[in-house]
Amino acid sequence: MARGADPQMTVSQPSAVEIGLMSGRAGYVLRANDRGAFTVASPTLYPHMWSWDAGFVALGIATVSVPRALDELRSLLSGQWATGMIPHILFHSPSDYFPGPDRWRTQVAAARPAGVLTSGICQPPIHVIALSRILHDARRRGGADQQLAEEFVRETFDAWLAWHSYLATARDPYSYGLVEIHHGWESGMDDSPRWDSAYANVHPQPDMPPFVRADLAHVADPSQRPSDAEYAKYLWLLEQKVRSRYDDAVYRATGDFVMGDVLVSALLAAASDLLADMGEELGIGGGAAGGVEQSRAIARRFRTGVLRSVNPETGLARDLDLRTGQWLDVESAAGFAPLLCGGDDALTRRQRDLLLGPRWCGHSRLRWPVVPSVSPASPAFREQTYWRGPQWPVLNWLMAWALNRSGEPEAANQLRLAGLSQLIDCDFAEYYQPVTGQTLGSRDQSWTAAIALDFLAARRPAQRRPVRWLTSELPRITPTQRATHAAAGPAHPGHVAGRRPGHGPATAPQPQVHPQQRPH
Ligand code: 9WN
Repeated sequence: MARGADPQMTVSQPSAVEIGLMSGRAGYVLRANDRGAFTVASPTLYPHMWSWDAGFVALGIATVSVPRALDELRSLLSGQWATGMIPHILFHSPSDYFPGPDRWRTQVAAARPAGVLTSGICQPPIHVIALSRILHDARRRGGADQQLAEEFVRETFDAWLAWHSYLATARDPYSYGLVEIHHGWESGMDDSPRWDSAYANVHPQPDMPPFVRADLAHVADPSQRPSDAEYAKYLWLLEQKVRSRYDDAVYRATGDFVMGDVLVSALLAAASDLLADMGEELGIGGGAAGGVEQSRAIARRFRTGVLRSVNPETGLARDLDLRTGQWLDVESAAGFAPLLCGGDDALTRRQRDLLLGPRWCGHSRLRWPVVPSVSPASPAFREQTYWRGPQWPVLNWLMAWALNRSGEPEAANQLRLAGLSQLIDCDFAEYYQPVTGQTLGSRDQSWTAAIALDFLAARRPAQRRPVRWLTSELPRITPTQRATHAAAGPAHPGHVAGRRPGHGPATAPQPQVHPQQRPH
């Protein structure tokens, strides 16, 4: 238990029945979203392959099938640009998703890939973190899985290095140690209050082509998504990228949004270290000018950049407005970037306590002690709006992963168990209302199902176990079933041991009924 953390936050282990139900349904969701060599981010709202989603999806699939997980990453790499950039969306087939390829018009860019249509911006570099976890699992299994995974690392090492080098050069030309992003979408946290001040300076012009949003048709309530005014700004930045012909230097000089993203930078540092580790272990990229040394140098530069961004008063890392030189003090989960890349043990301990303490996961209003996207104590906190407060399982996974890596397995396990408790109704929603626990956004979101599989496989940090696919759909968990399971055994993730009054209900969450939920 971390110092300063609420000891009553302990959440119990899922029962065997719950593990079976959850892993079965998570596997079913990923199977249903599988389109052959790639997985759609969600069946309705996001019917394409998204970059950072694919990383999480791959590590979830790896708990079941290492070859299929590697195919996911291979498929993503088929969209890599000649610059090294991995685009944020690969459009493998037509759909009603907006903005689609017609809006991105990447044909203006010489660096675009042949054979697949893509968007023209990128997302956080989570992929090598996923790959190193897949390799770790494959080695524990040994045999063909290990051989395949090691071959895959050899085959793709240069492609990952090119991706990281692109971020380290084209997106950090002045060596600040912070990756520059050109759109809120590149942060993965689209409408986070991190970007409010930047978007205040984004003014869509009348010559922007008109548009009709498609996303609102797929959610129960528009207030869960960014507003129309925000959307117009997103499309204006897209337009500016097209007009700059996707040339980063031209965009930097002409575009409205140029921000140093501390979370992307921390992920780049962590991923670069892991790539170097894999290179060393497999004897790839050796020598002074080799890929291993290049990766280490990228890791060092961006770790330094992240640590330099920390506000000594709050203990949180900050994004940097590269146009004004201003640090942005916003209490978003990105402030915990140093946990991801390490480098300062005292800061790691401080951030661990802060994260598990009453301003964050231990906040008295939270239904589950899971990482919220914005601190509930912040004036910017909104309960149900997208990245302005709701809990995103992938963020919780990232922080649990980071704590484990920093030698904090107990703290990591708390986040893991709380995360599993949150997912117990098996809706695998895109994000969760942090106060009521209600599911928000898309259902059957691939990366949420993947996180469930990974968390289940990591029942004890050193003893990951394989889980099995389910070949047909499971019945949805009903209140009666839940009551029976709860009565059958004391270990129940819906039960938060010793919850204090006012910290949300102590009983298991009831399944929600959503008007748009597809019948099972
Ligand atoms: C725009 C797919 C993606 C995630 C992002 C999330 C959301 C898209 C959107 O969905 O963004 O890229 O249309 O809102 O913010 O993190 O990768 O799941």
